[in-house]
Amino acid sequence: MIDLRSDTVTKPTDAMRQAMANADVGDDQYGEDPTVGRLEQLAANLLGKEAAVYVASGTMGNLAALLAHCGRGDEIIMGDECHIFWYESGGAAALGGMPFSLVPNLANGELDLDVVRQRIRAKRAGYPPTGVICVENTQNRCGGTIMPTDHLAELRAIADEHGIPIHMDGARIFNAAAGSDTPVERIASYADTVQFCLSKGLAAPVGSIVAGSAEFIERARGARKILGGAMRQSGVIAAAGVVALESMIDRLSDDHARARRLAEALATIDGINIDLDAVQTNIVIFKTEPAVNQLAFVEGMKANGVLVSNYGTRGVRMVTHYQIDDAAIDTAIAAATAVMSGQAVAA
Ligand code: TLP
Repeated sequence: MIDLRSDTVTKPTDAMRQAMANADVGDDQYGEDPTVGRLEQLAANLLGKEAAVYVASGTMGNLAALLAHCGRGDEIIMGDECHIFWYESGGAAALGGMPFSLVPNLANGELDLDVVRQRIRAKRAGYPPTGVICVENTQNRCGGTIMPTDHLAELRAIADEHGIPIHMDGARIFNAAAGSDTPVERIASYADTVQFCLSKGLAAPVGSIVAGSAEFIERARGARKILGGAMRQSGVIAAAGVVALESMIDRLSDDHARARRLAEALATIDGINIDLDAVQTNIVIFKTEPAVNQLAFVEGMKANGVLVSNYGTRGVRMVTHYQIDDAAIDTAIAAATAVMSGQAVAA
């Protein structure tokens, strides 16, 4: 099976398995795991932040960050297509008592900044205080789009005017950096805090990072503990994260080139509707309807040996990653051509 459902399906590399087997470990809750310490330091340095904390998942990282930014009743401004709203079980509302204030994501994934301005609450009895503004980069449901630095700068200016912090869900921030030829540190500089995933395109088996000021990261560690995410000899898994940061960032542009080739080929298939401008990194989202029912397309691809995701109102999603080579892209294109024309792939 060729698995284009997500870059989360990547398996650890041989170098990661070696590093995991040989990892120097200790009890991280005593601050004694040297490998976790090394990973956190490396991540903080890369992002240009004072400190970082290793967490079990992107979802936990975002939630720990939001719990550290806000108190109960504080409102969180976020895009209506963002992962925190769609796929994180409403954690910040469920566990943190934080209402969500939604702002439209434009077609290119940017936040509608006029609406952001309107959503920021005046200080007035009865209004929930605005606690934090979230921005997702790359924007998954909008096609893996990159937030331009001038958009981030404008958002920063709005936030500063009101003294509100910005949290970046940078699950794929290294894709944003590679896809725009921008240093990741610069992208991170527009946000107070950043969450990024080691277990997506970087291919580590487990884990995410939250980075920010030293004082903020101490609070995020407290939130991680509340969430049951403080670990012990976690150097065993953090070791793979170190390998990810040291050796897997540079190859992300290969995934982007393959996603581009895939998208351009899909665009030539009758009945497929795709916005090629939105294909900026390793995610390809497109519509098959009305020509072919979306679920039938997903099933048809599976029958032809290719797993893809049904992304509901957004369409079908394919994601390139470390385990997808040029031949896999050829197979996916042939399968999509066959499914769209109602035929089976030639043997
Ligand atoms: N995204 C997954 C699914 O949950 C949709 C995927 O396959 O893309 N932020 C963003 C922008 C994400 O895309 C994801 C994962 C997360 C956060 C959460 O990371 P995990 O799955 O580690 O909790």
